[in-house]
Amino acid sequence: MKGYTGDSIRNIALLGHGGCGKTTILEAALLASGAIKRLGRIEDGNTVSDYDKMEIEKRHSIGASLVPVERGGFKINFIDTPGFFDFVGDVHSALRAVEAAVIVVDASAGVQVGTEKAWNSCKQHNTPKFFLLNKTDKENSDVNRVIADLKAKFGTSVVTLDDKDALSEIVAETDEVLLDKFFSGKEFTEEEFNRGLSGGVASGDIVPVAACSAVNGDGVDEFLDMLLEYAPGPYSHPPYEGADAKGEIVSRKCGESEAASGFVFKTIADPFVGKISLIKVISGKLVLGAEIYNAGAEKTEKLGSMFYLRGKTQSDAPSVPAGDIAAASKLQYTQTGDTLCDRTKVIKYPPVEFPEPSLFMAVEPKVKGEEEKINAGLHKLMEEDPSFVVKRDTETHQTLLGGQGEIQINIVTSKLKEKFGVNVALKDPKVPYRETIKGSSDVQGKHKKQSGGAGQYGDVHIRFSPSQEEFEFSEELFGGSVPRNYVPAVEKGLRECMDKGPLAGCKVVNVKAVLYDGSYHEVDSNEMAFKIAASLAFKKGIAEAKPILLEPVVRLEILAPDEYMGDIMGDMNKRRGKILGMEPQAGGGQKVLAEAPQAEIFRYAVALRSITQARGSFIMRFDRYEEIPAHLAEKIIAGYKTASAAE
Ligand SMILES: Nc1nc2c(ncn2[C@@H]2O[C@H](COP(=O)(O)OP(=O)(O)OP(=O)(O)O)[C@@H](O)[C@H]2O)c(=O)[nH]1
Ligand SMILES: [Mg+2]
Repeated sequence: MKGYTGDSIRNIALLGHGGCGKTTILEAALLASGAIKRLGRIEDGNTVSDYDKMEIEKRHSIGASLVPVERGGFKINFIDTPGFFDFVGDVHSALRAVEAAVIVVDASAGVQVGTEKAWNSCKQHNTPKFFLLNKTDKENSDVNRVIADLKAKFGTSVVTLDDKDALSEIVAETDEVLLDKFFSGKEFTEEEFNRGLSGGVASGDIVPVAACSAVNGDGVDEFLDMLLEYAPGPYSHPPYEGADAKGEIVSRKCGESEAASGFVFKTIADPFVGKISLIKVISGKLVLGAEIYNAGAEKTEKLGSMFYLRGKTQSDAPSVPAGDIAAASKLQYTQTGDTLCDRTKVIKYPPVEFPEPSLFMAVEPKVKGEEEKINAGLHKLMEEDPSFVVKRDTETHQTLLGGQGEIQINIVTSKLKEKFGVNVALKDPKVPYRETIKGSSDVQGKHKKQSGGAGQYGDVHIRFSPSQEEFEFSEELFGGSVPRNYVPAVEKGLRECMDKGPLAGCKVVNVKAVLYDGSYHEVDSNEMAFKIAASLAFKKGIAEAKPILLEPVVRLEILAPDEYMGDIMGDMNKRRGKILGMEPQAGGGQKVLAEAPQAEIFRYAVALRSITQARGSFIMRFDRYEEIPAHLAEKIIAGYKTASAAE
């Protein structure tokens, strides 16, 4: 591939509902430009963009990939994104590297949820948009109906380029001179018309629609020409904001004359090359072999290996100018979201904002003892895909994997197996139940072993009662019934017991213990004996003080269109949940505030997706612990008893 300067480059993301044809459209574009001789097919696993082993196996895109198409002296850096909602993280990554997006719509399926989501993502990133209706070859495709639906859904800014009247009106509104001309009834010159149209696209006032068939090539040339004519180039992007070395907000125009800076929007773990960082060069240029500063890691990296990518194919990139997208491998300290820049003119662009994980699952090794390997593997994979998270639950001792859905989580575990050779099982996370007491008790704990050899003797009297604090300990001893030097052992014994309660082995909270009496033996008493005595007292004391089980309760904020409210509320009822309120949203739909026990809500991401046809979204936060209804508590306790008996 020859070198291009920023004014002959266009960076464009392809978004849209899963299966609408994005990856195949890029095949068609490559074929039209002569870069390939035959159209690759998803079914044959030979497309340029879906080159990853798992993409070939699953027959859909999983990660964003870069596919430059050369045409008429220009290079269009297309970024193909996965349509599956689980991989929306890569849509956000891609939108950080482009100046426009094409939302592809399957003309035989019409406007789908993925179409709406793509639109919303573009809005969030202020990205100018085009629509491309694909699969026009299919018998049941209906371009006119889909265009009408797009207009109805997204507004009058949606126009086809042959609709000169509608366009003239919109073009007129982009510029005062043009507006005057329009009202005086004069025709626009072609130059004026195109300038107005490009301006309208850049500002989001115009969203042009084109149509094509990726499989038979109809409309593909026209689509590419439309992009070259009207898509904003990298230089016309508004200045990029970032922080300088002192943390102050500064901005940088895209242009070659500025100091070098680039944004790492995506990392690919390549089985042969290792880590590949995809970089959008924002200012200056990146030069092969030169040093570059990682502003986040505060480390200097060497651009020892830099290249252009088309799918998985690499080609030389001795120097990459502002506005272009290239790849670098073997950057030691660099991860997705980092800025690489001139050390003397530091700028740090904000990281990619990934949506919060909505589904957590516990990962367990299938072979005992591989926990460390799992952790190391997960952290490596997270570098590639920071849209999932790994966390350790210290109460349940589980490693949790959080993502956008089951498919994403399954892909992560398949990669663990493939790249790191560890087999894991996915389970629902354990609920971190807790135990506490509602009443008080007064008990004795006595540990006595005085037959043969060195004896053991410890004896304590302890009062237990509820506390506001997690654990409170005090002593009211008199007359040396328990010598002072054994008191810390008693406290230690009790604290250790708090980790594993007598009801169901959960963490015990909100207990106050007062050591007020006891006895000892000159020879046989020691710290260990008093620790054991304390633990005996604890077991008895908790059992006699009306112990109860507590469960975590979470708060949810659910966003969904109005028509799903009934089902959302019905479903919440089944989950022992409560609706706390509803707030109508400015852009339509409602925000439902609810709370529910965590035990009932693990798979809410899956349920909400099915209730709302994936239109709903939610966030969830831990709120508090609450007593579990007695009949459920009994089940949990019984389950614990059988499990510990089995051990
Ligand atoms: N008839 C017809 N089928 C098409 C056309 N374009 C794509 N397809 C088929 O539609 C299916 C999905 O195509 P992809 O290119 O994988 O769609 P995608 O949008 O990349 O899908 P994701 O990566 O899952 O988001 C494949 O079976 C393609 O062969 C088209 O123009 N006409
Ligand atoms: Mg695809």
